[in-house]
Amino acid sequence: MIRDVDITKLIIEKFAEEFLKNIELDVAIVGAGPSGLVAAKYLAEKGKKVVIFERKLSPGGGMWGGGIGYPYIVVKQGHEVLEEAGIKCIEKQGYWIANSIEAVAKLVATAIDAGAKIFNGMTVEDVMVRDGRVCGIVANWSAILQANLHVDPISIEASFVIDATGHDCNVAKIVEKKYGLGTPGGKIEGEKAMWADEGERKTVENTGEIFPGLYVTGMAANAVYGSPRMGPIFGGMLLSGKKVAEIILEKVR
Ligand code: 48F
Repeated sequence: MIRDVDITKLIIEKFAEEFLKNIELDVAIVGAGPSGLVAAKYLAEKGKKVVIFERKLSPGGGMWGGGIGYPYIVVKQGHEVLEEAGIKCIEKQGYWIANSIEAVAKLVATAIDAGAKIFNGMTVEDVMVRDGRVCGIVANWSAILQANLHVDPISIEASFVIDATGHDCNVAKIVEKKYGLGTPGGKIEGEKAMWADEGERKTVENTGEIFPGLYVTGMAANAVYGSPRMGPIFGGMLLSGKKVAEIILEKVR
């Protein structure tokens, strides 16, 4: 016989058990788009305790819809990151094409298989700062925020925090407002108009630490540094996620 309350108990117990195991982290990643997912995979497979906090129910960010809702993405650089995740890529005229649904599903699966956790439906609304260094995130249920309820959030410690929130660079915005950033102008420049070639190159170049303890990857990196957007080409996102993982791994060696 199925008892309804058994289901309730099993869900609550399992979530509480998993959540409590993950309130002191090596790396907290905000946003489960392609850059966050790739960063999580490379960090977790090196044994780091990594959690991605994703405000939506579904991880994948802006990758699901490919370009204008046609489920294909194009890659010029970084196709090996897709292939490592088992994503089929077809080469054409010096580009690689992959199905966006397969790409998201397999990037999510490889991050989880490497040992990363994803807590979905959670929005990061603030950070913790001690002695001038970001040392954790502050999160609440997205549903609570959407309902505009006055409910306080909770805190999670992390040695490193990665802003992988895409065009909005939401974590960088919080830190900019409260402290200023460690970037040359100390502020968010805002992303520039579409230019795939330059945008792809800059995404990787801009990846790195923008405030002690806070790193930026993916489209958020271009938004912070005033570099172009690039539309449905994703190699820069993949290589930026890999680069931020390598920078952090170098620091904790
Ligand atoms: O936007 P998103 O896919 O970021 P990305 O990894 O990739 C960008 C590309 O998808 C595309 C592009 C390619 O050329 O330009 O836009 O840089 O994923 C960002 C994720 O962060 C989540 C959001 O729901 C999305 O899934 N997110 C944003 N703000 C928060 C957040 C927040 N405050 N807390 C938790 N998750």
